[in-house]
Amino acid sequence: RRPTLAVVGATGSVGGVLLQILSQHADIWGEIRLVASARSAGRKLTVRGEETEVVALTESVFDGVDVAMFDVPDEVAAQWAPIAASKGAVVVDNSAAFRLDDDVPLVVPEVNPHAARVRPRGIVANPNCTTLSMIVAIGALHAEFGLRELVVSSYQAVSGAGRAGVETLRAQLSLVAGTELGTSPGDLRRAVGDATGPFPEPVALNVVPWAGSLREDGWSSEEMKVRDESRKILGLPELPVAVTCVRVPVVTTHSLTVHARFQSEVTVGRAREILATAPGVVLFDDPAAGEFPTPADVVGTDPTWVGRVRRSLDDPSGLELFVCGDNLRKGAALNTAQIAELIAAEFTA
Ligand code: 2RA
Repeated sequence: RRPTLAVVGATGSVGGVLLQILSQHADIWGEIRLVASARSAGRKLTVRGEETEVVALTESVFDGVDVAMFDVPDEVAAQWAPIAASKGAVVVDNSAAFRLDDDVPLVVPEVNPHAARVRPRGIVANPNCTTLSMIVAIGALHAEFGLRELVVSSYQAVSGAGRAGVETLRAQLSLVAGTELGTSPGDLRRAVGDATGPFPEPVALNVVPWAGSLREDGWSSEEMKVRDESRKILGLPELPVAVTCVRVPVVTTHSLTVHARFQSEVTVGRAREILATAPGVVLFDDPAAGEFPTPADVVGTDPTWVGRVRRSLDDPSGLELFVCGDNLRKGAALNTAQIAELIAAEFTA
């Protein structure tokens, strides 16, 4: 039997990518129900080539639903995912509401697919986009070398902050194009004024060392997510992880520099073999030919791209990497769809 799917949050930016992916992947679903807030109900969206009307989020939309993908704010997921699960749907949730709960698996199909089978609350969580933009490559190296420590800096695209993030960057870019702004202290800030949108500082012609909200001792919520989620996905609850999250003027695709330390000595040759053959990873690493991943080339693609693979100069058990992943595809919609497809296979098995 082909399972029935609900897409909750179908009108959002990740929802839009989800509908594209559902139209591109093998068509394993029976009915697909598109669900959003009452404000968006009645809109028509195309999925699998068919115009489908968006319905408002109510309890009854989950009647007969086997799998429900959620891409909604944390508080909406916290309220509605348990309702969907109580009606018998398996929920694949892309919010932070359940990710760290012990009885909710946090799944990346290339790394820990088995975890999706144990879901006592009927909820499977999808990681944050920054974690997802690197974890497939890290998981492949961990499986071979045994990870001991991670030190990570992110270069995060504005679409991680939703449509408002993209609109803010575009508006700021049109303000600064053709000017000499960015050449004296404070000139950019004066030109942008209060129009910083979801960011604490101007993001055009700038880098902003902040993503998310303030947590204890100066850490950001985004930095804590990368640490906590990486530990949970890799099954390494004590892994030392140091993260600095930075927003850059890129529309879509998060990048990260990674220093990874392993149990014993590593070689670049073996690391490259692993990365070149790991499912979901592309090794693109020939600096002599000017080849390394950048967001401009990676955006719109599915894999995790890795370049600049070097052995740490002062530690033969360490590797340095530059990693890029489309934050709306693998970072959100694609991983959600992959988890949902794993669960759908249980219905058709
Ligand atoms: C960001 N990772 O890029 C966040 C969104 N979940 O802001």
